[in-house]
Amino acid sequence: MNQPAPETQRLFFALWPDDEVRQRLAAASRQWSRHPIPENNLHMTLVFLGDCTPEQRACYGAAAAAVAAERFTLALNFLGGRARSRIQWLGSSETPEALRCLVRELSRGLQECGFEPEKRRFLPHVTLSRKVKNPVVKAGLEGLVWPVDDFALVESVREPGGVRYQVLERWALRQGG
Ligand code: 2AM
Repeated sequence: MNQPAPETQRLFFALWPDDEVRQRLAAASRQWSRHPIPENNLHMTLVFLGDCTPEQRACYGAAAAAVAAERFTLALNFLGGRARSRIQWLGSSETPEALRCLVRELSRGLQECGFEPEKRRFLPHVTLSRKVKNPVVKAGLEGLVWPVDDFALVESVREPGGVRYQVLERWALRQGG
């Protein structure tokens, strides 16, 4: 007899802004895009995991708990675009080493769970809008400062009106020495 497919969740690790940073991201989103994504969806993806079984989620959560990376501050001062994927995004002209370290450590732990990380280089960005015909590229914006002291496991929930993101768990980053 066929076993039913295990219940899966579509998951990703992300930096999740607090209300103050979210409002400032939303303002940037309104400034730079005609059809901004919903304010509550603004985030920075660290690793996209895709559809996960409960066992995978448990292993990925344990990998996240083992990460020893430090807090950092992101200066979002670069407006970027991807013509092919038609995304308008906000990023940083300099990626903090602590952010690279966080993604490196997390990816290493995930690999031990059998997860295959993306081959593409990590490009830290907050997507502001999608389906943009001519994304704007602009450096040297007045920096939106985002102090980052934790990271999150987030579920992408498909709903009739679009997608909703639900934070499932958070892990604190270490205080810098
Ligand atoms: P994006 O904003 O650049 O599209 C939730 O879907 C988040 O995971 C989005 O921020 C999305 O990045 C990111 N992501 C990365 N790889 C993805 C993939 N293969 N499919 C869907 N989302 C992906």
